[in-house]
Amino acid sequence: MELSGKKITVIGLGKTGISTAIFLKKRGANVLVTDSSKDNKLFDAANKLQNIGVSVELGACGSSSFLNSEIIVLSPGVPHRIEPVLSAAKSGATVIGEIELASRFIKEPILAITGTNGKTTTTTLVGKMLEESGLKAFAGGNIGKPLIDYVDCGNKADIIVAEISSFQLDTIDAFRPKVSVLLNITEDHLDRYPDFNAYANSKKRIFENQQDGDCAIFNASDRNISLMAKDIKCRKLPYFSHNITADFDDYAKLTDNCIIFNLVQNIAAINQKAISSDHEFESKFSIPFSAIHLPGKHNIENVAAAILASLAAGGNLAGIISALEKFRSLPHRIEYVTTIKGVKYYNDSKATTVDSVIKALDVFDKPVTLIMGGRNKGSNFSLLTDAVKKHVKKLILIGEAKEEIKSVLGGTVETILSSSLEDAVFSASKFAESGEAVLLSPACSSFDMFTSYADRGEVFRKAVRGIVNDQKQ
Ligand code: UMA
Repeated sequence: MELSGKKITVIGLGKTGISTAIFLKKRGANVLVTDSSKDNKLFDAANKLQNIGVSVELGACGSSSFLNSEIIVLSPGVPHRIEPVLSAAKSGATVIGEIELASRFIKEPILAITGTNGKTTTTTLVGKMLEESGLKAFAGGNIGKPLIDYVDCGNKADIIVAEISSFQLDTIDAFRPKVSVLLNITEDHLDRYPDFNAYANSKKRIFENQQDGDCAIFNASDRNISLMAKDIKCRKLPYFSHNITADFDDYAKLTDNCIIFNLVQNIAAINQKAISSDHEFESKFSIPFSAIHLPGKHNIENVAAAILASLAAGGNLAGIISALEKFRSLPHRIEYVTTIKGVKYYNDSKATTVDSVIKALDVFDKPVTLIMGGRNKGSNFSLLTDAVKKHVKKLILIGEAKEEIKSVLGGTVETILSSSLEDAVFSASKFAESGEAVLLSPACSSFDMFTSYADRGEVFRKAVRGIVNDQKQ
């Protein structure tokens, strides 16, 4: 892809926009970055880019300046169907996202992981499994490190492990992962997509350009995904969380106490250096649940996907088992914080969807005081009714969506509204009794009150630690 001398507009001055602009400028492009916001928080980044000769327009998304561009690179947070983008495309501009751009400059094989929940855990775990197999892996993408950063990083990897969101899939064109993984599809981002089908179709695009010699790993027990499987054009490696519902040569399957792998032949789609002639391929093996140190059945599904993905990427079983032995939950995902007066506190701030809250609640066999709320992403909270009835003793609601959630779930369980997360934690500490749990699992995004889910999780942890200190005084 020739970039030198090209007029290129990058939309969005976040992590992606900054990295993309630097990358393009290095290749001699004439770069403009626009951002619809004028927030002072953007000034530092704007100055940094202007100093290297990139033009920056703040508060100008929709300005006519980028209608003259030959190429437009969208940040994931920018909807791809907004009017100025559609007009520019009509006038002949090439509209792509950073993932598409990066993939055109990455020579190493790409293993791409998507799904509504579990992407970051699975991406991180696959990276570790490959490293333990003696391979050098670069983990990036939606995980928080733009993929474009890899191209000029000077530290070459054997394989790129990329977490890919639906937003990033919306702006691909020829993006072709050698190995793809689709973990699950449940309601999310319905504030951006017209309906669930549009969101699901976006996820399906992970398989779109795969061909013979590539490999697709997917959760065949997910109803939405199993319907997509017939359109996959490369080797299929399904895993089942319960009964096998279709006929496949190679598969993994969860039983009551282990994951069974049944592989007819070597599934390595990428011939890495770990695959040496003396490396025996294991066609049938099982991994006991006791070897997995992550909470919940959903994480066992993630592990099944991660093992298949690692084998497909040239990892070996010894490395995979060694990584599994060391791997623990990532921060903000059903993360144990502490125990106070016999009550266990868990931070699940990353749970921004209804489905992830259901999965988190399923981990608990004792009553839960649940803190939920934030900014609704178009979720249907009534889907939580059964799980709340079964697990929740008290519901404490915060954020923009608190009234809406109360109107849906308030009849199911005793519910109170709190004005801040700190207040919610304080109230929870009064209600919860020894042997029970307090869980922050919001089913909403954090942006009404916090800068990110991580910020929200930190505030939760701090508030919990505050209870300990209060009690010492
Ligand atoms: N903006 C516009 N016009 C718009 C919308 C936004 O100019 O119409 C501007 C905003 O004012 C802001 C900038 O775009 O200044 C932000 O761009 P961005 O939201 O794409 O943020 P980045 O910092 O580039 O982060 C993105 C991903 N963000 C989103 O998808 C919303 C990050 O995923 C990702 O880690 C990062 O690229 C690196 O790849 C975050 C995320 O929440 C963690 N992802 C969603 C999720 O996981 O559910 C998909």
